[in-house]
Amino acid sequence: MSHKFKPTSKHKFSFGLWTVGNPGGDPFGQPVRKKLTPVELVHLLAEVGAWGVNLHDNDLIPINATSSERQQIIDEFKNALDETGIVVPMATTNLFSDPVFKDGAFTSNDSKVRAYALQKTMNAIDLGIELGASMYVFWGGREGVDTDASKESIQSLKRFREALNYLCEYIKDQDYDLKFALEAKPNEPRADIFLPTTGAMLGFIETLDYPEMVGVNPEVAHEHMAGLNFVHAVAQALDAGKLFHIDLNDQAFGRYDQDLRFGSVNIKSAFFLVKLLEDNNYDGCRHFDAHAYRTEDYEGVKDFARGCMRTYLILKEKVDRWNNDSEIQSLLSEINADDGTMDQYLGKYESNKAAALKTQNFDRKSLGERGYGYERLDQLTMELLMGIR
Ligand code: DIG
Ligand code: MN
Ligand code: MN
Repeated sequence: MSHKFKPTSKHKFSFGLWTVGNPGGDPFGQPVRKKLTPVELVHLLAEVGAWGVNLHDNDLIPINATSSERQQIIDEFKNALDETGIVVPMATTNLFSDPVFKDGAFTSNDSKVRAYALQKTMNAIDLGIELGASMYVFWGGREGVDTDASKESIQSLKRFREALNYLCEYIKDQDYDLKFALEAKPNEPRADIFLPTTGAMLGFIETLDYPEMVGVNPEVAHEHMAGLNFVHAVAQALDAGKLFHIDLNDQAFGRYDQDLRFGSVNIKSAFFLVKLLEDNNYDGCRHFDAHAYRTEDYEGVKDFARGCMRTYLILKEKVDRWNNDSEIQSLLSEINADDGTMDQYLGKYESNKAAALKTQNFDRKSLGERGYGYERLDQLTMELLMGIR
């Protein structure tokens, strides 16, 4: 395989333990791969060239582990990190698997569950800090409803806000160098999950006591499930200075959460995502929250992981080609040509500008007859993606 697209640590490619460790079970079938230990998964990630490994607390420490078992697991995991050089950039809490969270964690109607979720998250944050994480993700997989009869929507938002404010205070109290990234998903496993899109999360963050500590972790599959343009969601997060982390994968629109190999469904969308991240010098993790097909053995899982990273790097090279393609760039210059005559009216409002603009005559007919050349521009883009430019 060509070394031209070989991942290195500077690319900051990371995978969750739950991704390459996914044993292939689904709602209609048993696991098809034996469960690997966290140590074995760290070595697998090192073998394929990953930089980082992420984890939910219970991906590493079983929920019923004794304190001595916990310490042994952590020691062995740290040894594997030292041996391989793999780092832990992000951690998160499993607030969705255990039956106790069947009606949510922070938004459960049971105050004991809400309190237990805070306790579990504080302990998981401590673990993440111990392993070197600087980012903490919250995916509220069960924070929602199967019927709106069960929860009052505004009260649920208030409960979620209270939990995040409490945990921001905990970070400050412990003097941890840690930021929070909120991950949206519209549904599954609940019929409706609160704060279903990245845009909803961005609005919610501004209602928190410490909005500067909180950003978003958009996932391709989750915005696609909602029928949305993922590039636009990420652009809004970048524009707001809130793209703290990102979950890369792929997903057909209108399907269950497929968490497919990056770029394996919609290569055009993946191209413009890589362009957005690279053109804007995104410096965060490129985390692949995805898993291999159920048909695969562990050699196939390694193919999956290598494919995620290779596709990102191949698209990164395509972005460079697009940015330096003379025909594409000259077409863009034509499209965006500006004689400057409207500068006197546009930009920041001034009453004299507005008054003058109100007297300006426009040839609406000829403006409406302009051809923008997007068919040619898109065809050139597609031909570049198809490898003939
Ligand atoms: C699912 O998309 C979620 C969980 O796997 C995890 O909490 C989060 C971290 O990337 N993504
Ligand atoms: Mn997903
Ligand atoms: Mn995710």
